[in-house]
Amino acid sequence: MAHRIAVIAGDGIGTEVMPEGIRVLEAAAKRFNIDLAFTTFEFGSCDYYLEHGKMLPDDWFDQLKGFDALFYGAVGWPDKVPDHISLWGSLLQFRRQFDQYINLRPCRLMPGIKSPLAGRKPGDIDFYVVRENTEGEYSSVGGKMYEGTEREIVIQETVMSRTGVDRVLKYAFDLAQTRPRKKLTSATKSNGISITMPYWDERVAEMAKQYPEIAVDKFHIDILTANFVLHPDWFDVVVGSNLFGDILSDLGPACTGTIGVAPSANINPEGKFPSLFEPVHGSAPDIAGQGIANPIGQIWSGAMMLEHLGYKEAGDAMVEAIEAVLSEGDSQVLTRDVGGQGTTESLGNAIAERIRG
Ligand code: GGG
Repeated sequence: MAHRIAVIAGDGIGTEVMPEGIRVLEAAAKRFNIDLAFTTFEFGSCDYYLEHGKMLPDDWFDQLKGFDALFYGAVGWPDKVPDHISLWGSLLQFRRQFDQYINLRPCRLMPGIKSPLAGRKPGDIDFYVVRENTEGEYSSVGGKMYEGTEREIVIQETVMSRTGVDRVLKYAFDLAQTRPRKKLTSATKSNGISITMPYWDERVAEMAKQYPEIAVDKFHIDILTANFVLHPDWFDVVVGSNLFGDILSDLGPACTGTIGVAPSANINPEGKFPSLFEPVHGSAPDIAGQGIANPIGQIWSGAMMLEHLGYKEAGDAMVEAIEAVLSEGDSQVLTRDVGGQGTTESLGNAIAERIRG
């Protein structure tokens, strides 16, 4: 039976990298005999908002809930719609209503890409950021008072529930358990943020008791970001709140040379709802329309999707094809962010060709 994939390209370069993601997925599906059925949706973009006054139709949940996975591009075009409206109106709805409470973001220095950190080579940077994805600092709890006056006040609360914190920590510890180094780093800021972050630390300490074989450390987010740059080899599995995980999962890939290659999986581990796979990068309006965006983040997200659907071999083959094309270093094929003069399409084509063999 076909696996039903909902495709939402969104905005900006999301619409350019998405066809390459599908092209490579189709090549992998053919080689490994997997039946994928893609259905494209126009909603979830700022253009849809301009036409309909909302990012999603009222029945989006019912339209999408029966799919096996969502394949997503990028959201946001601040000249058209304020960023907080486009993000809360689309991507954050998917994550919350489909309870995709894990945001898994691999960070790996790929062969053929030069890290901006001196002397780093493939193998030196290879870790996962596990980001809490449904609560934390991304809450809509708060408000404004005395608006427009000198007494104006704005407040936004951080929300941490025991269930929400424990389930992401459990996922991260379980992941660390599968890794050779068996190491978990927790991102905190419990010296300055005096209620929620000490609570996070307490839950980490409690969870650690169930995983005696995992080496656990924690850093305040400020020095942790410095250590990402200075000592990226220290890290194996890094777990953080919604905001800290978001920041770390941009910084990590930047240390590997380009955020353009970074993938992510927004996972509902119970499988009650579809999970969503998207590149870490956003819609990049500054380079949109030029055909120069790196499609690897989208393609690698497709590989994570295949693995999630039970096709690890096919997912691995996609990642191997990415690595092979990067290693070859053909400047006519590679996009600018990785030192070439090629296009989104030339890079997607080369990876698909590799898979076809
Ligand atoms: N493909 C990811 C994307 O569109 N990101 C836009 C963005 O601002 N995301 C914020 C977030 O992931 O919380």
